[in-house]
Amino acid sequence: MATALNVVTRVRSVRLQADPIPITMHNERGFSLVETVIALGVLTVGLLTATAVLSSGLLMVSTAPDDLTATQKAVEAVESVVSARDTRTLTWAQMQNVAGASGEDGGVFIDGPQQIRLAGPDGIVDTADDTGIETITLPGRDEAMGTIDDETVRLDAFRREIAIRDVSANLRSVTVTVTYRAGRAIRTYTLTTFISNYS
Ligand SMILES: [Ca+2]
Ligand SMILES: [Ca+2]
Repeated sequence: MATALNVVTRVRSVRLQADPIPITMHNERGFSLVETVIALGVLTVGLLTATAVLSSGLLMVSTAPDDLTATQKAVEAVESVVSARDTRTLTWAQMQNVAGASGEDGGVFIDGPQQIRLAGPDGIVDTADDTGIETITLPGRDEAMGTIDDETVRLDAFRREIAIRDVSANLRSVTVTVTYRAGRAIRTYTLTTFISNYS
């Protein structure tokens, strides 16, 4: 009798162990409030990161034309200096800053950051005879030039500095720095070249 009862108990306990209900109940208990809050937190951080990346990417895209303009205006200034040397428009003595390193270098290039102006009668930028602020034409929304939505922009937001310094008697460094505002940041593009007295 006692043995029979033991067997029955054992069988019932085996059945209980094999019963899948407790496991199923564990799986279906759902998310606790704490888990939900943590999951939302992780999701929020992820979204904020994605937004930050996206907006900085958009800033890059929107300032890309300015980057191009800065590069172009720096290159133009270097070409202007080199061309003045090649055509003998300026003497070697004139091919310096007005003040420069000594404070009285006696050249024609205005010291310090200047607004980007048209070259004027001498055809050389950043000299005393420069005229109006330069403008550039952008392609507008359709991204094609020569269509009705093209826009002309004055380069008011740009500054350019030409710094010419002696390296030796017949060699000078020409550093052109263009600065401009990109959103809240100020960006700088610098181009350095060397020019000799002999073309
Ligand atoms: Ca000029
Ligand atoms: Ca257009």
